[in-house]
Amino acid sequence: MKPSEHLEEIENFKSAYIKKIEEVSGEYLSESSLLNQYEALAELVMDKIASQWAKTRSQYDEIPHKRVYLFSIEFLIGRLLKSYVNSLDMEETVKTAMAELGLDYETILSQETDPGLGNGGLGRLMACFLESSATLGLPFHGNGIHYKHGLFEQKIINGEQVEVADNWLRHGYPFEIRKPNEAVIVKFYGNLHSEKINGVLTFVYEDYEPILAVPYDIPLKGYHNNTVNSLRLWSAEPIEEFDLPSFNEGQFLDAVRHKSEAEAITQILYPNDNKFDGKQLRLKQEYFFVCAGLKRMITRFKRYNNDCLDEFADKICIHINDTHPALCGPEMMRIFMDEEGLSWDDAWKITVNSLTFTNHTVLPEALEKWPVDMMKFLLPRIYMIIEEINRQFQEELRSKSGLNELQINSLSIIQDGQINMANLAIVCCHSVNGVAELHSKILKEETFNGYYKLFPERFHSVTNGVTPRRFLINSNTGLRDLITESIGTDWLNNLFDLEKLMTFKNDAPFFDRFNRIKLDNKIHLANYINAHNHISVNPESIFDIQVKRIHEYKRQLLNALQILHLYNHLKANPHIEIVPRTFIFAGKAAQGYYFAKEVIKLINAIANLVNNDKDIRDQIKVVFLANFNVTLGEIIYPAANISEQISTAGKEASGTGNMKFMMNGAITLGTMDGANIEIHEAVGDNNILTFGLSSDEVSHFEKHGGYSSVQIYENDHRIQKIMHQLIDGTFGHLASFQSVYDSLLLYNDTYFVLKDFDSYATAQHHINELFKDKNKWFEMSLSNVAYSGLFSSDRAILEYQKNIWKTL
Ligand code: GPK
Repeated sequence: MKPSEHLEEIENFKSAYIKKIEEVSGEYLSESSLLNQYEALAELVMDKIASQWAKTRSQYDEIPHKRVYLFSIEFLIGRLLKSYVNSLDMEETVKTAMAELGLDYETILSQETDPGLGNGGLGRLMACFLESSATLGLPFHGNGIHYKHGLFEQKIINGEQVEVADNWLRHGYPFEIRKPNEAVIVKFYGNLHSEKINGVLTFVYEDYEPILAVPYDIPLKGYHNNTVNSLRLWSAEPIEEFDLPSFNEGQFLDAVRHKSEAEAITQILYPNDNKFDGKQLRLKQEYFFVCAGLKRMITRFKRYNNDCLDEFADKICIHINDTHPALCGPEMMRIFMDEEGLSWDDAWKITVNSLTFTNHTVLPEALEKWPVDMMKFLLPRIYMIIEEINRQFQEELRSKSGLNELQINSLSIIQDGQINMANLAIVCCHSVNGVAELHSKILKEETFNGYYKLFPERFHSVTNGVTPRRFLINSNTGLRDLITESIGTDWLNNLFDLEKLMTFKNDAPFFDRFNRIKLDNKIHLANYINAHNHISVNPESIFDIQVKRIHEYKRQLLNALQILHLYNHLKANPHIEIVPRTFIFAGKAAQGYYFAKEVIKLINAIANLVNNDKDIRDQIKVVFLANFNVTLGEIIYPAANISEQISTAGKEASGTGNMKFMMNGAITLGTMDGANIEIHEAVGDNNILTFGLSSDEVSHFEKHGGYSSVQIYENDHRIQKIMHQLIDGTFGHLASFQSVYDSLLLYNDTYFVLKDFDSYATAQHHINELFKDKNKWFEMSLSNVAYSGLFSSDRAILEYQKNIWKTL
């Protein structure tokens, strides 16, 4: 764009904005509130996107490509305004226009709520996939739930987590469009009986409770292109606002009962991560968005394909994100047979050929198993179909596989009165994949080994990825600009291009700027910490960060205990000088997860002890930042020197935070787990710090009843000391961490915290030495940025296209 055109664009934008302010607030700009200023900007940007949105839809209809629908019970999309502006290539225009109008762009952006419609990695992965597919210009859409309340907001009060209800829709949400004319009905409960209708045996479903599913669409804009895809979120509503007859007869409570029961379905996101919580309401949620999403999609497909379903599986791929949408299998069968009149065999072919499934965890407590009675009661027809799928599957095994009855039973979808949803998903889908190499190997060799032997061709692996637009380009603008000035703009479309950065490893001016950018990002985070935690931290210190859900297997406890040990070491050796270190934590614990909440309490107790001890002379600081979410992540990742990825080997399916840190030049301190293994491979031995048991060693111990943590305790004075401190009043006479102590010593340390302690502490010590060598550290950090290309979700999407969805 010529400079004169740019000036004109800014002027046009300013006058459109002034007008928009008046429309949204009925006031002049000078009188308007910050919220109105944000709303006006959001609406203006939305207007620009809407026209591209309509165009994308019609282009997809003109040139039909195979479409992919991602079904997921979580989509953690983060704030959208900045990413829309940047994807429209309007950053400069909007920033300048706002400044010329006397407004602060960043402050306006901070008015946006961060929709917490997911718990963590699984939901964020879907958001990255949608962003990447829009950027690659591919016809992929999301299908999920319009929760009225997302994940709770976390406050830390007196060192403990307190949950506050999330209310992201409080001021309305400018980026969604409600589509009441596309609403569908979802049916629950009721009775089934069979009847001959026109000579055909048909199942009649009666006395069910109908619920209205109303879609809300959110546009997903590709970066610097014209593609706008959709995320469709379903909201549950009563069919009629009030049951008027009951209301008129004075039965007020009955009249509103239906309304609140209907709305309850999409009232709130279940706050568990990596944990199955078998509540009936959750099963309702699962069926609700599966049924609504499939119904709409099939109706639309028929409209554009002369009412014929023959080519359905050639044109549509339905991807189920973990087992929460696994009812897609039986629900497709139901629609195809009961509503479209297909035979079982025809319906089955289409179903299996269009469904694919990703597993995200091997933790047994996360695998979904629904009681048969609950399923039968809530979804009688679906249950009947699951039973028939299982019966036919077992028949086939009997006739073809040569397996004995015991083996056949172990593969059954229904076992001990429960429906195993992973088994259902594997049987109904033609592809099953894990999310990193090690995870996929464990799926094949252990978790789903029986199925792998039956259907080896169904099993795949795609290592996760994250979008570099959100996690580098838009959130670390200093580094973005340095990269573009150094290697040009190709990397924006192909992240592998970052490898060219290695030519700067001996370049002094580059070295200075690279370090300056990291320091600026650290100052930015230090200011945030000061404002929110009232702790002053040294931006020159090593920022050593662990942010993710609080979970035993992720071992925040190992990190905390090492800090306690370091504290003891400094107290005992007052002359010792270490490189100052700031340990930063953030993450939410599920409301009902007692142990994880104790860990938060312990971290805050350690912070209190360490930060206020004059003997430590500010050499270490400990910070727990409240309310970790996508927005906070965007401030944290660019400021990190060390990325803590310290799960018990074999337990973290992939991890994606590890990739976000790496892209921003942090060095991973990690176990050989999940995608840490691929990060290690990409950067080489010298540019990562690994420690701890391997997953083979962990599983060996597990098969032999664990290891003896008491023995480790008895031989290690450091461990004895920290273990005593947990219960001896070190943190005040009221704060005892008996349950933590017991889990490590009495219950034999299920997650190998004490077993890995020594090797972790050694690696931590090594960091202290490495950081002193500025050149070495720079090279390590640069290598992490340079070799992060593999971890773009663009690469992940291309692999799914080629190997799983067959859309290439
Ligand atoms: C896996 F099973 C689950 C879950 O309930 N929630 C969740 O976020 C995560 N995950 C894994 O724990 C991560 O290792 C992985 O990177 C992420 O899903 C995306 O695949």
